[in-house]
Amino acid sequence: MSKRKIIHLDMDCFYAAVEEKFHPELKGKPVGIGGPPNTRSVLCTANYEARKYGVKAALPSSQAVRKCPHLILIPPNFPLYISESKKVREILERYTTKIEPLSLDEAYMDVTDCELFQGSATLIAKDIRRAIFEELNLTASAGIAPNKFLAKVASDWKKPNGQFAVPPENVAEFVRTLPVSSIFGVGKVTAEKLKNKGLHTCEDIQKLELFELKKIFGSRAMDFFNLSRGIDDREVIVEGLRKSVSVEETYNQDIDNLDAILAKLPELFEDWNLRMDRKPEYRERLRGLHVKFKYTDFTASTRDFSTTEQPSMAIFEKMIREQWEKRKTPIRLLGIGARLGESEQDSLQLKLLF
Ligand code: DCP
Ligand code: MG
Repeated sequence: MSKRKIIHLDMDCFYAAVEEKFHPELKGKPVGIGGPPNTRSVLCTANYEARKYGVKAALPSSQAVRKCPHLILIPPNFPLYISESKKVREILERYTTKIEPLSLDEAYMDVTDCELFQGSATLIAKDIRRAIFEELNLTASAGIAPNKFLAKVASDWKKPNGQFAVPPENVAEFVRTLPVSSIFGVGKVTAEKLKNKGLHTCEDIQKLELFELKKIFGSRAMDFFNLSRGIDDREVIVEGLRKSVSVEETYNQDIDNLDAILAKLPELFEDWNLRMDRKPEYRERLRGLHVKFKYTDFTASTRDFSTTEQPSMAIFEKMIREQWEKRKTPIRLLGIGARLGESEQDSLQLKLLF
């Protein structure tokens, strides 16, 4: 494997920072981005002043104002965040064309071939952050590492307005104490499952043989084998327009009844939600949902449902029940997913997010 130099850049409390930029009177005050507290709205994010009170993304607005009564709640202005995000992108393009945005406020960059600053990725990241601050009056944090996994973890290390580098020679030491929850795809359900097995850090995972990992992680065993050692060969890819976001799992044993199928849903739903959260545009472009069964004779059948509503697990549960009624025979694979529309602009009325 050739040595790569990857930067993961992540804007600090992005939506809130953009609001502060355009409304300087907010500076120094606790700010949350979200709908009013008398609705079921949850916060998109909060600035660092508000975080001191335990106010953070995904917290219902009603609870946020209880934790911090003088919180200033601002409804999200996505067109503004998109336009600021484009300006950040233009700055990044001065350094490399190998940019993979993950959301409006995050991107991977492969700067292996960038010759600025004698090729020092640390200095390149510093300069990117300087330019963003000077030109856009926004701060960003960065992680610098030989791969995407470590760069993303590292960008959180010195947040806000800082950066952290994991040079190749420090990788082994860096991953040793890293919690398993840092590995992508490990959500709350999986983390809990691992905790119950006494697996807390990447070092704990490293101690397992591949066959043991297979028992726990199934088809993802090799990923966990590598990631727990700080190995990640994924390239930075400039992605085309995605048509769907789906997850599916083939089970070691066929599942022959509806209850057992439904019992598989929470883990799948969590995994799918994590993928949907990789880019806010996925939720904006949501046009339909599907569930997929593959039967023991390897024939597959999907059920599709058109909607722009943000799905709860209950919708998938209903779809699974309907799908089961069709054949009532054992399945070997269960999948759930979303169909995405072509254009971002036509669904920017973000009623969907509330
Ligand atoms: N976001 C959201 N809902 C979430 C998490 C995030 O709508 N549950 C949006 C709002 C954030 C943006 O995505 O501003 C970026 O997400 P981050 O997790 O990077 O959070 P911030 O940039 O707000 O804060 P940080 O400084 O921790 O990066
Ligand atoms: Mg951020």
